[in-house]
Amino acid sequence: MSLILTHGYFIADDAIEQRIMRPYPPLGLLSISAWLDREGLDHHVVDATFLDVEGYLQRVRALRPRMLAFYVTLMTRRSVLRLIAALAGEGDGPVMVLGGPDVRHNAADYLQHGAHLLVVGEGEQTLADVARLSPEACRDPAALAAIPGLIHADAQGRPVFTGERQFVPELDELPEPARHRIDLQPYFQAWRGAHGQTSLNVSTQRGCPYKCAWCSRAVYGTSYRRRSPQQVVAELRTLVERYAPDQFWFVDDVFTINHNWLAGFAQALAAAGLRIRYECITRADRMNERVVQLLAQTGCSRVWIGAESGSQRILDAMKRQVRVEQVTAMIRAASQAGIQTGTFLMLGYPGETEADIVATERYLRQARPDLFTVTLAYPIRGTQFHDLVADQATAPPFDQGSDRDRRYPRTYGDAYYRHAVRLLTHTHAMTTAARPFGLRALVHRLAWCLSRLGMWWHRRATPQAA
Ligand code: B12
Ligand code: SF4
Repeated sequence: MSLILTHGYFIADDAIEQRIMRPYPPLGLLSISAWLDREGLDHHVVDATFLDVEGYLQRVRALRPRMLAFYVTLMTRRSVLRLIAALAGEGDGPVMVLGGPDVRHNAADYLQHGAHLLVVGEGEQTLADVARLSPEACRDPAALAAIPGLIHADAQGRPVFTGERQFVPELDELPEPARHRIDLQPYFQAWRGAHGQTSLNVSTQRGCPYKCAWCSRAVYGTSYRRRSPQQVVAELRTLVERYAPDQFWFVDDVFTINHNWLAGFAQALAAAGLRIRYECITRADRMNERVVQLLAQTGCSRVWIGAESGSQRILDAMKRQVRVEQVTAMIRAASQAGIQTGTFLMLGYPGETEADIVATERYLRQARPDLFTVTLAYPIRGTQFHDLVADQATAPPFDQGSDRDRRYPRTYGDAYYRHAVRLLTHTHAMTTAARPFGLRALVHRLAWCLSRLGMWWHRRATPQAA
């Protein structure tokens, strides 16, 4: 009878990822696994990513779990709930524990759908305490009350929170994620097949002190902690020696938030004689010319700079605390330093009108990032954005969808935004075309005109917004 750390992400079911094919190991689970190892707590890690559901269920059942601990995000919610239903068994089945960003603000729903315990926030210490409990103690409110960071149900099924768990004060105390516990070869094969190179994810920071209105900070709140540059470089060196990845992906929320840290990282890499290539995400207001130089010097090959909108009015409504000109300037500066650039865009935020979308398009033309992604805004529970539209929003039943399916009255109808997304795609293709007057650029120009026409047409169909 064992404890299993696992998740509900099956890459075969993810049509978008099939196209992108940039899979990464579940870092949070592997970090918890390493912590349990250090505490001498026996467990298994079952990585669902490259399995099919049948193969996954067989593997889990063969381990005869007494406790199943799932990582869950809004994207894997439905899958995890199905796995719980399939694995619950008769009578005293395994204790179902859930952790990750989706549990804090959906506690009552998860408890009603088969979860016994929810780990809120950082998982290492809390799950270690839970792992030490007997199955009977997992159902005993008095035993659970002694473990901060947990939510369980009272006799009426209502959530009971045992209180916030203090974060691990020094991230250097965390052991290196237990990557050896899962098979990394399918990840590398997928990467090689799609991109001819491999990549591994690494975390150097936890938390973000900013308060963007749509961003979920259910795990780390507005805290900010960072590992020492020396410890990060030691982990990178181990990974290079063990797996020789072609590049790294720093999963940190704002990689350049602390300029002294970045300078220390550059020094530590140089002192270790380590040359790496990496990709990261950051904010334009935490960049300047020197930061761009440090990024280039430390091997940053691609930087994603959050934009979300090219309209200052919408950025302010989102509480992004950044100016459009800063984002444009930093994308240009990074490009000039030879770093590939990417930017994230969001359409349909409350209050956004066509004038704002036109401003976003203008930003895309002026900044000319190499890559961009565009998302239709959706309110995640626990965010200010969610609270703003909660009164008017409708959502499918909890186990049938996710926050992405939550509907609220956007300025225009769905068809309008489909054209607006295409408009941005064609704008980007036109402005980054190698030959601005070549056939490809011309085709995009024509398609751009059709998208604009489509926007106009569907705007007319939304009388209140026209
Ligand atoms: C990297 C990342 C990605 C990468 C994923 C690649 C990868 N695997 O590395 C990419 C860019 C692809 C991505 C995509 C998306 N992401 Co993302 N992503 C992140 C990010 C920035 C870091 C995740 C990470 O590795 N953290 C480091 C580890 C150490 O932390 P952790 O995973 O949170 O684990 C800790 C706790 O959660 C807990 N825990 C974790 N697992 C478990 C398990 C158990 C049993 C327990 C008890 C506890 C526990 O303990 C861990 C250690 O303390 C987070 C934000 C963040 N800062 O965490 C968002 C985040 C997870 N993503 C989010 C979202 C919304 C998305 C997208 C839906 C965005 C979109 N396109 O609309 C997509 C969905 C993709 C998909 N198919 O699932 C949200 C999730 C919100 C929610 N309520 O579920 C987050 C929180 C961002 C945000 N602030 O809003 N993402
Ligand atoms: S969007 Fe980025 S900068 Fe804003 S709060 Fe979230 S992690 Fe922080």
